[in-house]
Amino acid sequence: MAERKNPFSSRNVEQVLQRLIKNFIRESDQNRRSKLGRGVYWENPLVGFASGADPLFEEYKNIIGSFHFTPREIMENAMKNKRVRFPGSEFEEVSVISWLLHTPEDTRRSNRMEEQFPSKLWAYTKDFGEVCNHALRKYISGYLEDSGYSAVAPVLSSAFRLFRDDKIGWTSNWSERHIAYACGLGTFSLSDGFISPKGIALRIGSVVTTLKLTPSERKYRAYKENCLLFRNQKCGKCIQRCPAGAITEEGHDKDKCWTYMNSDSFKAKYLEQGLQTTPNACGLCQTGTPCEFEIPRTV
Ligand code: B12
Ligand code: SF4
Ligand code: SF4
Repeated sequence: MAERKNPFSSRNVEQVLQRLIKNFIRESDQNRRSKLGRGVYWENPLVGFASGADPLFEEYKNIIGSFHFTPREIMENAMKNKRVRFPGSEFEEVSVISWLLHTPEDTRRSNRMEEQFPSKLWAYTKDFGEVCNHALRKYISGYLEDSGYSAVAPVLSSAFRLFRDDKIGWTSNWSERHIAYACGLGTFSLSDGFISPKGIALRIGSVVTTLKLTPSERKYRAYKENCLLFRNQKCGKCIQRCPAGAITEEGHDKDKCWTYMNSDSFKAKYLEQGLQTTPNACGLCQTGTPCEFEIPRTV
């Protein structure tokens, strides 16, 4: 049998990865809203890269907590589980791939019209769109492994944890938003939401690999730079949009947000929409705001 040519032997490895991610979103059946009969969950993926040696990943241990994995730690952990010896030279080469999947206009419009609970399209996108995101995580890590590199999708690894920390509140040990920030894809905001050049209505995925990648440029200096309020502009539209009163000029109260999304009325709405899972979808603060589909313009 002919040996598969290493697709990453060319100089444009970043372009190869971008193409793989974009093609997956364009062609995969997992991105079709088959349960709703039409449309797609995601469009316009944006992809960024970071070196695992970027000092920002160590800084996250102070900003988030010592429990937050660096790319090297998550890779070491994955290799240990696979009982693979991880040579020091490969350790130096660890890189991170992060992607953003943006929500199409029809889903955003449907949620924009809501004032209490998420629209059916938004709720289904949270559940089944994330299944598509998981499939993409598996596809990219599998593709890299088949090409001879080690790879792990951190949120699919057995080490991934989502929990409530005494100091920082609801958190995880692999925060996709902080990873996307490191990969130059956008910044945080008043509502905590991550704003990319294509807006805040998105979901994020990432993979860590031993394939060496050129880091993307971070074109921002402050971690909330894409949010109007942090550019000394009036806004706070997300404060008005939140039905739980979880957002104030001081920021986002994660406990209020969590409690609202796990309330009985929220669960009842989910069941009415034909969903059985734990809700955790709302996103009213991500629609009907000036940051919904772009970096809000300064006036
Ligand atoms: C736990 C969790 C929640 C919790 C807590 C959210 C939170 N703020 O962390 C709750 C239940 C409240 C929640 C709600 C929602 N979530 Co949620 N959630 C997660 C999860 C599983 C982990 C988040 C995590 O690890 N946070 C870590 C903590 C430390 O982050 P943080 O407190 O926001 O960080 C602050 C500080 O660290 C600070 N900071 C301080 N100094 C510095 C310095 C620097 C340099 C930097 C970079 C940052 C920084 O920045 C942040 C903002 O203040 C992720 C999936 C994942 N694995 O990442 C999804 C995720 C964050 N959720 C997501 C979504 C879509 C939602 C909802 C819209 C629900 C929905 N699906 O409809 C709401 C939106 C709430 C909001 N306004 O942001 C998306 C993000 C979308 C986006 N545009 O940001 C994610 C990434 C899921 C995904 N795979 O895409 N979620
Ligand atoms: S609605 Fe305004 S204040 Fe809220 S996150 Fe978006 S830009 Fe920032
Ligand atoms: S997700 Fe919903 S409850 Fe949570 S902050 Fe946004 S609007 Fe408020």
